[in-house]
Amino acid sequence: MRDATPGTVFLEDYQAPSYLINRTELHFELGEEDTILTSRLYLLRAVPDDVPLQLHGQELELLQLSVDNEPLDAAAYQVTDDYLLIHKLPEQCVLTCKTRIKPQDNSSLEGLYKSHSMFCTQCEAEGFRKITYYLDRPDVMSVFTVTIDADAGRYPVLLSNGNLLEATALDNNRHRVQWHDPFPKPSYLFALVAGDLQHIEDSFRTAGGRDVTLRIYVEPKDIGKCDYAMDALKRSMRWDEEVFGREYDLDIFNIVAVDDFNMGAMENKSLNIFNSSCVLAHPDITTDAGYQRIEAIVAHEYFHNWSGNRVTCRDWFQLSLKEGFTVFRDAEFSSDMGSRTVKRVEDVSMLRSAQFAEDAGPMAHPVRPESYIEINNFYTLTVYEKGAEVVRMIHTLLGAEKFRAGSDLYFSRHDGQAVTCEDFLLAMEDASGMDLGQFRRWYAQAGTPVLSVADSYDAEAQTYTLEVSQRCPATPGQAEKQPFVIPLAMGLLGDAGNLPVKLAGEEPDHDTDDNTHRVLIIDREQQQFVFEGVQEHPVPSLLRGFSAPVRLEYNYDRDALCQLMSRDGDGFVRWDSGQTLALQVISEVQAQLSRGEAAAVDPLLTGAFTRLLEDESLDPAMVAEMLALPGEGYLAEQAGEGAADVDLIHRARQRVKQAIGEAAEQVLLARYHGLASDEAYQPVGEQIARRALRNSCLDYLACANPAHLALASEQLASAGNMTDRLAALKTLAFHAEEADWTQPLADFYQDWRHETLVVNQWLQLQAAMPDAGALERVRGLMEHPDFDLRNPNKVRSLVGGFAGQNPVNFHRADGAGYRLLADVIAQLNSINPQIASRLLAPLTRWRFYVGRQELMRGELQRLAELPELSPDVYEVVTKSLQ
Ligand code: 0A1
Ligand code: ZN
Repeated sequence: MRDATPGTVFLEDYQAPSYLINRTELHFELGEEDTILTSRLYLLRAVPDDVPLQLHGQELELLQLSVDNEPLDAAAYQVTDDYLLIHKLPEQCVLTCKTRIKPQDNSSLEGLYKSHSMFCTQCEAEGFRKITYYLDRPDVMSVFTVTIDADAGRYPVLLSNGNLLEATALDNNRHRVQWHDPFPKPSYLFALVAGDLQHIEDSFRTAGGRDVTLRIYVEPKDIGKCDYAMDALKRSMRWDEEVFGREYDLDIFNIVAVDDFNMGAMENKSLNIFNSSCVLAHPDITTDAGYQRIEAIVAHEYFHNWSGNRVTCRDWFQLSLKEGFTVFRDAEFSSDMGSRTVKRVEDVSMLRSAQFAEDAGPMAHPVRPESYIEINNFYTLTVYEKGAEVVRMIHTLLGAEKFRAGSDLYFSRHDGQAVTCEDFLLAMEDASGMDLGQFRRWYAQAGTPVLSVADSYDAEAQTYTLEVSQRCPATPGQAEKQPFVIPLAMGLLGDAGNLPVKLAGEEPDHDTDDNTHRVLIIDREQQQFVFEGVQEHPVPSLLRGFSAPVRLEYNYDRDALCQLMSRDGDGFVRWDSGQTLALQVISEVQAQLSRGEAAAVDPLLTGAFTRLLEDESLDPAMVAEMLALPGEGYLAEQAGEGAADVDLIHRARQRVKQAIGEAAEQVLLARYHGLASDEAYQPVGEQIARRALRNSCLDYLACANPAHLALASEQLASAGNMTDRLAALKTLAFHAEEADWTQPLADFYQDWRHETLVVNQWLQLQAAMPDAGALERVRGLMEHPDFDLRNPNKVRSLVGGFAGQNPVNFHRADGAGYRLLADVIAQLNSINPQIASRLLAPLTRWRFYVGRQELMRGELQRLAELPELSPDVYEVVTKSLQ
């Protein structure tokens, strides 16, 4: 931990490296007390002047240093907390450096550390500097050869990137392996794993005829949980060939699962390391959502082999270059594997509830940030998810074919290079002939634009006019914004379906087979679009497919929303109209409750939801999505700064749920029973859809009448899979006043205590329960033998679950929820700064909550005053208090 105030890094200060490292040879001697690493760096000065070499390094003990095999004089170098500075190096030389590290004591899970008895690494973004002195920046790419010595009994499996060169036995029951990766790579893609692991093996023949050995390594307890990820990997490999023309480039591809991991997974070249929660699956322990997540993350990491590894980032400001593009790629893959509309709805709900909040908060930053204190704080929804939306808009503007040409050009032009978002845009422009000049503002301007639409209809002239304007709220450091380029996909709905859309003065477009859909380009503050030949007053269907990451303002009346919901040609708009209708009704109920009146839930909403349930021709997955009311976090965010009343939001939303349950009770019962099945469990679309709708029916039934909780108890007893079991348990636990939930929760723990991933779900469920005892229960569970502050998955489940998914208890009026979170963050600040900083997110939203602002700020202030704040926590806390 550094005690000086952490400094800020600026994009505009970027300078190319003064030295290159053509080859990197690493020799690890892994031990129980410490690890000795000898590195040989083949250096080449890249600038004419004799500048000193400044290598990054943190928490390293330097044992020996020599240049071209001559030990260096102490006067020739300096060591600081963050650097090793070496003066007067020849233009070309080999630097040998011997260091000692203590992976056993590394609780930050960055660099080389131990997870159970296994050694593993996490180097992105700047973890390699905790392994050895190096130019730990993504634009320094080197060919790595790695030698690992370790005890043969404890660590029979020794892995690194690339191909295995040799394996030999050494004295004292030790052994040695050597790996060589022919592809030059930055240090953040280096990986090493050593442990007593088992693996499953499969193979894949690439389109070009290369046979690739695929392996998934796990601790022996998990060997039965690898098959699904292996299948997902093969599907990803095939899809990337077919859709993006990308083939795998080595003879081996390994995945390793570890229980202690800060993020979801990491795309190290040919040696992906996964958080076990994102790769291990078995029907007994994994929910449908879990399976879908695993498939998406396996694909995401695999796709990085091209979008990230073969072509990487010049500096960390360009992070979205690899992350935004790869999230777009994995979303397209998931859409092709399942339902495109359902995938889109899931992604948009997440974006709107979480990324929009980030954009409206103190940490708001552009997709390509301009400065940071700690880069780990910028692995954000903005860089990942909004970044993917920006790539999606390019896809919309160019069309699928030209987008693919742009992608091909980008990969061929920059293969083996470390490049910028600008290079990506240039390739897209060069391949398509499209000018993306103004579009670039999406990379530079933070905040969520607001698109405001008004309309008028002239019956006589049969014209329909849309007046569209855009604005974007100020964000930290950016008071004024220039207009964005916003693709607005739209249609018009008439009595008998979607109408043709033809702009006045425009020739009909014979190239398109669908004349009821088009994309308007909004690129000024204010624009008008006149449609002609419109024979009736239409309802506008706007932002189809969520064609841009904006907030849409249009004054829909409820009848229009019901029409769109039931009849529009765009699945996303059908869902979104239901959400808007629900939002309006929940707000109305909030107003009634705050005036002390009885709630009167608009029958238009209950009727529309009932009809959805009655229509068995609809996709059950889509019906389940449409029945899901906007979440409490999203409702708070929609209320605006200083206006969110958590308790009122919770009561109003529950009241609306109850009204829907009561109105639709009969059809809910019929569908609940009708959707039951005794088929063997499989994580396939049709079954997942059925379970999703059935469990949503159960949820509504329990809200309508506590007598239906008996159904949940029966389901819990008879469920043959984790999706149905957890849904039933949640239904009981979320009705704590009416249901017996303590015994079922205790029984569940007894049944599953041997499965860590299930225990984590059990912790999370209890953290999210809205009953009044939640906070004390969470404090109690922090003392449970299965809780461990050093394990990020446990912390995320219990503490993250409480702060992020239990609004009424986290925002308790006495401030005890905030105190609990800040207490944990204070402890984690020294144990694992990355996790500490991520947990801060709910406190950064303090401006939104009426009556809570001082309490929330108070906890941030308390954290700000702690001695030895990590840069991670320091940055979020200080920016939140500004
Ligand atoms: N590149 C990985 C995510 C990742 C980022 C940082 C990490 O440690 C600080 C770990 C993983 C991905 O996008 O999957
Ligand atoms: Zn990624």
